[in-house]
Amino acid sequence: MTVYFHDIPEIRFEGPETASEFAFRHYNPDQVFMGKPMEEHLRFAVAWWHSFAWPGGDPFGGQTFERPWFGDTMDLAKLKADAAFELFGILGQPFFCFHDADIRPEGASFAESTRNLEEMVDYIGTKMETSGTRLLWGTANLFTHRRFMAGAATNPDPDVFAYSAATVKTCMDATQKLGGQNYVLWGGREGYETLLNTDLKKERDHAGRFLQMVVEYKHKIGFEGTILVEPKPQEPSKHQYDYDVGTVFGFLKEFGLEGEVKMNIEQGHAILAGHSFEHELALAASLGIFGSIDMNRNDYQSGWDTDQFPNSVPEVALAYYEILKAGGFTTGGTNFDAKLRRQSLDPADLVAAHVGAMDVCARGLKAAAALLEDGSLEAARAERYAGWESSETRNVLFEGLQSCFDHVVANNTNPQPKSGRQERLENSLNRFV
Ligand code: XUL
Ligand code: CO
Repeated sequence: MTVYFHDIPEIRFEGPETASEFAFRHYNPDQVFMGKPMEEHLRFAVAWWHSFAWPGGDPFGGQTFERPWFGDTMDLAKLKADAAFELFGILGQPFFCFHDADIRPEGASFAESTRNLEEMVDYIGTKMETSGTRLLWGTANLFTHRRFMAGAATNPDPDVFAYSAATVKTCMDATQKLGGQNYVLWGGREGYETLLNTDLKKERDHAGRFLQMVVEYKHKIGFEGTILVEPKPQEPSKHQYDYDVGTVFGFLKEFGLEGEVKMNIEQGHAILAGHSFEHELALAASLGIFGSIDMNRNDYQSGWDTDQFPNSVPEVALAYYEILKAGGFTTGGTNFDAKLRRQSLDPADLVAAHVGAMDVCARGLKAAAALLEDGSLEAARAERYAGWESSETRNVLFEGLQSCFDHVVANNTNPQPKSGRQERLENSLNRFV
């Protein structure tokens, strides 16, 4: 019996021809290709914060949504959880994700906040048992409350560092208790507004030690999931220490964490950093730190982190192409870190947004798989680098500048430019999307 979404049916796969708004046209969880069912390729998760906690504000206007569970009591937090599991039952997606602040009311003290969290974890745990929905990842909200306005791990006040570390401990405990497959750290306010008041070196050192402490605690409690960092270049802080995948990799190396921590890569954050989503995915895969994705879509004009639901099959296809090439998800998945537009007031909007996004991802995944199986892109790439296949060539060229000089002179080398064939490769791609 559903209450909040009362007249919306469970969503089933009906195929591309269906006219129904509440059916999947492309997401067919059981359809097997490339060795596993579509559900296991995509590993969809619903984000608690955008779908249930976000009030519909923007910088110029406040709340537009009127959800019956809005408010700061435990009863309302449970009502919110009931509605969340109603949506999970309708969508049938295998996972969800949450921050502590999404699922529990803030208490008057740290101890009360922790008690609230623990009670909600038990409540949600019981619901997970009956519904079968699993936890992709948990995380701590170390950015909304005013105590975090100057950062969490990077706050100049050691009391805030301690409060943040204690909060992460409770959230890792909660994630482990609920069988979470990953634990995420997005450094919301780990950055700064002005160098006039900032000791950049100290702040980065503190952030590095904080992350080491997270990894140490993971081993101490035997948490088997993956620790993921989610890069973002700015917004909220002007200068974020976790700007993009390349920056975070350097940070992990500096603090000896590159074998311990992987990346949760978000489409909108990649765009804000001036990259494409697929660039960030390919880079992480090449560095051996690809973990999971936050799937959404940034508006290309506004320059904000608009967190829209994905709607472009060609873009999504390129992302899944990189993910499939990287061997697919292990503990990671596709978390819809996406929110409705603030005028989309109805429960049906929330369901339809996810249904459409799941279909877009399914189409993108299928296109990516077909492109990979077709092999033309990979063959063209291999051909472009074929000159490096010979170990003899590599040995001579990597020996040193003198060896390269001798090689060029001895062979009278005169390199001839070759076409990069971009348009032809784009045409190959367009056969599949
Ligand atoms: C913010 C963002 C967060 C993280 C989790 O831009 O993406 O929701 O995914 O804290
Ligand atoms: Co995110």
